[in-house]
Amino acid sequence: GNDSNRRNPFILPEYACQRATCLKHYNHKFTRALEILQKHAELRDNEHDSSRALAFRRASCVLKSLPFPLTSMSQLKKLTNIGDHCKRVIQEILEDGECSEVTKLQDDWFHKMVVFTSIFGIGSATAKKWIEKGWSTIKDAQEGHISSDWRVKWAFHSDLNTPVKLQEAQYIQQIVRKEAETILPGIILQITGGFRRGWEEGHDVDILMTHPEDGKEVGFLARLLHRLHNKGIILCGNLEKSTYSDDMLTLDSKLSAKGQLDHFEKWLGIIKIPQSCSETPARDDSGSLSNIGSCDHKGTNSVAHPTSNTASEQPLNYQPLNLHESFEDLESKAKKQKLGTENELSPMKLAKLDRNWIARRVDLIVSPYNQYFYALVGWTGNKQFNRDIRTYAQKELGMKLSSHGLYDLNKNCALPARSEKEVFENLKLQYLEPWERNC
Ligand code: TTP
Ligand code: MN
Ligand code: MN
Ligand code: MN
Repeated sequence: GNDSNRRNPFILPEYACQRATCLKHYNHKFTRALEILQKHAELRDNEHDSSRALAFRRASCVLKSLPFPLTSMSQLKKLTNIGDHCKRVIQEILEDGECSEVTKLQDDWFHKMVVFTSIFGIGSATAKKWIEKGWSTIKDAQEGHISSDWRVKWAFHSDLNTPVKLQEAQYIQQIVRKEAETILPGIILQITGGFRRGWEEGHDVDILMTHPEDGKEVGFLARLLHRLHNKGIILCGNLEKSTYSDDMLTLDSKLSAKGQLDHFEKWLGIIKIPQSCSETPARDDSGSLSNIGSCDHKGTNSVAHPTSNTASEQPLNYQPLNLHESFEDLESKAKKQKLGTENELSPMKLAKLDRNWIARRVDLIVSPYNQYFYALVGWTGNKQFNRDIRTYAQKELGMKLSSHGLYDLNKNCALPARSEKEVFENLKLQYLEPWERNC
């Protein structure tokens, strides 16, 4: 009870990587408020706002680790990372059930910023400009941006803002696995990101890949994308070459605690999957998957895909530009359904078109095997866990941690890892399961 807590205040380790932080915890009403403060600071994005945002997040993260519901301020005495501002917020919630500052923050501006930054590729700077123009809804932005590039974006906007379900993630993994294993037997595929941390929904699907034989992964991703493209499931995306070199383990400041960037070869893109795959359970045999590419070809067949299926034909530069083709397919479908001529078609009409597929964001990342388990920790996240464990490594051990490895700055040597558990051992940390990294 309260008295025993007062006599014997609860102590948590300082770093989140030294304690479990799970999805479900006892203090949502406080963490929700603190994360609105965080979000608001991020959206404002002025000087000092990013450090304020992180301070709110760290405080929230401490409360997520508490093994009991907070009932009095005295319970906070021995907890680190909760500053005066956060204490005022927590106290007000304890006394009144809500915090007036947090309520006031959620004004028109905040809601507009949340709506605009929910658009794929729109950050706070653009969102602010739109608000200055007097825009306040998605519709305003759609009417203001009608170029063909934008029309394509709008057509997939509502899909991309519908959360990806776990079943869809598993379905996408199966498709990718089938093609990947054909090209490169022995390939290792792992869903990372939020789904690996126990979430049942996410904003995208993150798949990390490697091969135990050194060098086998070179050139693999372009071949994989070529095959996925031939199946007709790629809408658009961008293939980034690996920019890694060994000196980055020690030198690159982008790989520091603050930065989330890494240098792996990766593809960030949008694919289409049948809408039905979130309704029917994912199947393990791959027979049912072979027709996925033709899932929207019942009506028109204007999406042209190369029919060549030979894995030996690998383009050096993979540039999938059939987003527009898919869009044209939508438009011709719209004409058939007598929704209007091309110029009259609103993005909203296009988005609501009767089609049996849905667009999904996918990240494909390829790591060399000797960096794989560090990549796995990095791409499992979450972002706050990465920040925390990298700061811990630097400040407590004098080591530099990134998704590429761990480097001991005192002994001047890299510390390899052959499992995720060894990553934690190298960092002198108790192992945390992925679902205990929801900071
Ligand atoms: P995200 O997919 O951005 O986030 P998430 O999977 O945790 O949540 P969501 O459901 O919104 O998708 O990134 C996955 C993890 O990968 C994230 O925890 C941090 C890490 N990451 C990197 O290491 N480098 C990167 O460039 C990005 C974008 C993410
Ligand atoms: Mn993700
Ligand atoms: Mn996200
Ligand atoms: Mn991602």
